[in-house]
Amino acid sequence: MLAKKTAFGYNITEVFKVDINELRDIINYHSRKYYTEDEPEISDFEYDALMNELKRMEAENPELITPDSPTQRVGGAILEGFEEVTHLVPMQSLNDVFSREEVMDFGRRVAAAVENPKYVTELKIDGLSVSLEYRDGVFFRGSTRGDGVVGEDVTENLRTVRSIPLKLAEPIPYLEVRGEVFMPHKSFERLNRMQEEREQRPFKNPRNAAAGSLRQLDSRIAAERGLDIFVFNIQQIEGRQVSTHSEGIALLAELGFKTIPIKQVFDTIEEAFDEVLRIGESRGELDFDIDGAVIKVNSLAQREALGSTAKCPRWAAAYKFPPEKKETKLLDITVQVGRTGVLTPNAVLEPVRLAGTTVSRATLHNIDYIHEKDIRIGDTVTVQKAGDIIPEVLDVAKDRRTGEERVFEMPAFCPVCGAAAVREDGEAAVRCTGGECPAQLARIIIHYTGRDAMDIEGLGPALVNRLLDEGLIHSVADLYSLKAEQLESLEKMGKRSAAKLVAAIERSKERDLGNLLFALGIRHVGGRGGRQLAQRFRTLDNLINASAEEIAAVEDMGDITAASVKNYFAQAQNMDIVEGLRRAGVNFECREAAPAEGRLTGKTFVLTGALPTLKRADAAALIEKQGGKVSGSVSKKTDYVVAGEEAGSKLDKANALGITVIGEKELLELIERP
Ligand code: 3B8
Repeated sequence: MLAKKTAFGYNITEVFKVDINELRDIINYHSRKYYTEDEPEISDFEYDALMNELKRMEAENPELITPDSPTQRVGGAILEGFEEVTHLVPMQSLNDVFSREEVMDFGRRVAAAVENPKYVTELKIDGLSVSLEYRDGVFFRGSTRGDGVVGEDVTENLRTVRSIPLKLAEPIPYLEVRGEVFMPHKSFERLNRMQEEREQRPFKNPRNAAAGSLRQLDSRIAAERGLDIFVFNIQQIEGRQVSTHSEGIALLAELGFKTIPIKQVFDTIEEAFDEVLRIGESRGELDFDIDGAVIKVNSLAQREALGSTAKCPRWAAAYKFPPEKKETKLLDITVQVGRTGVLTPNAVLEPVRLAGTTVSRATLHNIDYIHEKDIRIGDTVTVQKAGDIIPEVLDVAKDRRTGEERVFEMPAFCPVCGAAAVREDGEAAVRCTGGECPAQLARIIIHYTGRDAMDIEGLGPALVNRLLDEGLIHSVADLYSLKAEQLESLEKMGKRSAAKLVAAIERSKERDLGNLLFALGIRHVGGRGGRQLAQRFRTLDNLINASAEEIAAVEDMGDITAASVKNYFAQAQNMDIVEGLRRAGVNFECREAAPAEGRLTGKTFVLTGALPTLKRADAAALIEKQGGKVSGSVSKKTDYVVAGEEAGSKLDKANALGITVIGEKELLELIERP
């Protein structure tokens, strides 16, 4: 073999024989140098050579494969589901603060309770909290935060994260650490390029992509996603003692973790807050998303003394940064035609880096917005990216005008099909009136194939556009007469993918009426509305024949939605589509049971946040099966709010209204109680 330990670590210039354990240590060493410390000592080529050698040795002696072997990071096992993990030390959440004032209040509360507190300031990574557990220095379990007490066992997926050590530098008897898993921008961009190539929907933001990757049942998929982690806390440790957070972080770094960077320990809250502001200013330079900075009391004894409230420790505060803004030049305004025919003005910008990505387009909402802000082509504008939504043009620097700027007006004709574009009374939107406008058509079809609609996997935007270009389809109904041979004739479409796609289209015929109603793209009818209409009217024909009053009487519907539904089925071209779907054999019936009488009859639920095991739609189905109602917003009429991880404003509202908040476990108990 080819490695030798020197005073500087290992080098591989000298050829000699090592045993398999030593080889693993060597690879683990270089893996740590590369992935955790970002200071590689050998080339990728040399690293690959070491890995190949280990793989060869393990292939010859499979009994020598250990769970902490670096070859075990590529994933493999495919699970049926995730086991529950109970967190003995609860994974609490942070108290959010939004101003200097609130930070100072936090400092005053701390100083009133403990003597001479010192602080550290950390980045707040916008990812997902996980727990990692080690026995005798070997990684044996990793889990999600879940509701803080019960999470999911995602060991196999976490094993694939290269910066998570599988074996620690020392065999500490037991260690549980907490960290934040995230997807670096580079991985995110690569993933979305791949999604596009595979005709799969791109992810909205790195956080969603990381969450989806962590919940893969096939760890080989997680392994390809380029996840990373920063570890930020010791939850439990045996065989070692630390008395401050900074000591703890230093120990974790020594053990081989990629730790959250801590610059220094601050003597005052003011200094700690100055660091928060510095972090805020330089956040654009990071290769990952942060959504704030955390200030923590450093002494663990003082943390103990401060204790925590029901959910959050009193010794930490998370300062949330306002959405990042940048100035740039508005080069042009283009008009895009949406799926519902709305003409949306879009800003073409001189590219700027904003919250980690390069932004060259932004929405201008509608023509009123442009007039109100007096936005002109050539202006210097401020753009903002808030969360996952598309950037928007916020403001104009009018004092920077040169007189060369041009006023923009909406075109009177659809830029795609040339039909008249009109603005209905009382509406901000200008719409294309062309019933067969190709821009609308592409979007109607893409929407039709969506996950919550007819769920036709593998039929993404690029392929829909190609099918339209080739004249193979002219409406959603035409999808059902596509033949595998026609698809195979398309460039880059293999026999297998063609067959798979035809099968997926075929399967969509069995979707429930609720999904179909959503899929049709009737204005104001969303996924929930579609289901409610389906449940009430049972068949598509009943709905077509229903009066506006009957429709408006359905839960969550109103006069506007009712009018929109009536209007949809009154259009001859829409009825052509309906008849086309009928001929194709698409299911027009609601197969979900009518609202049941059950244990939850008369109770209204609101779901918020990500539940540990149930998808939201599944939880809603369970509730409705028992006669309960699921509503989209919290009001005094709500009986229970079911909150999962990252529950947001609905939870706050529930708390404000004094509504009972339960978790998935309690929900299941309500449903299953005798
Ligand atoms: C206590 C301390 C939650 C957190 C914490 O980068 C607690 O410290 C927490 F109850 O969620 N996202 C961080 C990050 C998150 C947390 C934290 N420190 N750096 C993060």
